[in-house]
Amino acid sequence: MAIRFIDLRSDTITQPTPDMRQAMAVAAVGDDVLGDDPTVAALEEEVAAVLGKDKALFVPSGTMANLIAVRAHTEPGDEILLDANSHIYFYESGGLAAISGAMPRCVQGRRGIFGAKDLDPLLRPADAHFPPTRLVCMENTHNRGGGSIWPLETMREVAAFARGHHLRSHLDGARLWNACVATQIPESDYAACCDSVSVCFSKGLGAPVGSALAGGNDFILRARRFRKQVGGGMRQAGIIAAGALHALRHHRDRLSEDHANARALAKGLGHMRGISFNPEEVETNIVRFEVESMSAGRLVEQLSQKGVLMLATGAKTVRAVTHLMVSSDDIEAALRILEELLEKAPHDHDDSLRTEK
Ligand code: TLP
Repeated sequence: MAIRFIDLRSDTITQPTPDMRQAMAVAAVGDDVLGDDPTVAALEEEVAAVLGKDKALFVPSGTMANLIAVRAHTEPGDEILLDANSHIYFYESGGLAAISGAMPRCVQGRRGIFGAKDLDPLLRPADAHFPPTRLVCMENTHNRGGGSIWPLETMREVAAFARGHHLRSHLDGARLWNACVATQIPESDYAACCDSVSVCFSKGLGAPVGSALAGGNDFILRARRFRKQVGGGMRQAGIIAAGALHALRHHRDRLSEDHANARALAKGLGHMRGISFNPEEVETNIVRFEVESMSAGRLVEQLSQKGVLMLATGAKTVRAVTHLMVSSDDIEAALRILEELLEKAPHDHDDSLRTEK
């Protein structure tokens, strides 16, 4: 019999629900590059309204949303300020350099979060030796920060700093929905801190494909051109936009279940030997912990043999993410398996399975 995996690698692994598939099957479509797709138009309008921006643009992925945002805000040689662990810097295959010719300058945030005082020393004097600093990027919730939520006040402080120094600002809000459900702060309050915002439908919200980039009218006009340039103009995209629209309308509130499951996982991990971890840091649906007794790669490998999937995100760091295909029973089962493995673990210093993701 096929083994059913408890898949905690990412919230990107979700399958569309029957209702979502139905919405996709009956979606009205047209050629969206020609501006004819009513479902894409409806999604873009609804996203712009939720985020309190003039316009939004539907794109295939979060990576493309960020890529286009950086390209639309900068010119080659411009400098952008962002956290060293941000998705744009860490996980986007160098796209900001390859496509935008941008110079990244990293801030060492605390769980991905930084303030004006971290940015201030990085400002360049107006001098021909230096690249012009153009853009500040934030990420909320922060993936490598362990799903950490930016306090709204801190975002406002960075926004004021950016405006005061004529810098543009972008928010990677792939998991902004999670921050909003956890804090009960509306998306538009966070979005008001930035000139542009990217959001994803294919993570916690459970749609199969799609992200959106939102911002002012002129910015989105420019972004639309860059989307075409990188091959992101899609034709009868209403089929996938319908899944995204369904997710936006019906799957936001349920993220609180994922957060409760992440807290339950954190609580269980807090009692385990061989793990170092602060359960208080689990604010949304991402749980990151350090393994003491073996490499993260080895633990992940052993877990997968028992039907539990997690990701090694550092030599000693493991990430588990809750989502709509994970139940509270799955969390209990995963904890039992983890505990069993850790109880048995000899102090194994072999890091031949060292993986960093
Ligand atoms: N994150 C993925 C991996 O790329 C690491 C994951 O499994 O968490 N911004 C943030 C904050 C993200 O976490 C991700 C995906 C993206 C952007 C990119 O989205 P996609 O995968 O749609 O390109």
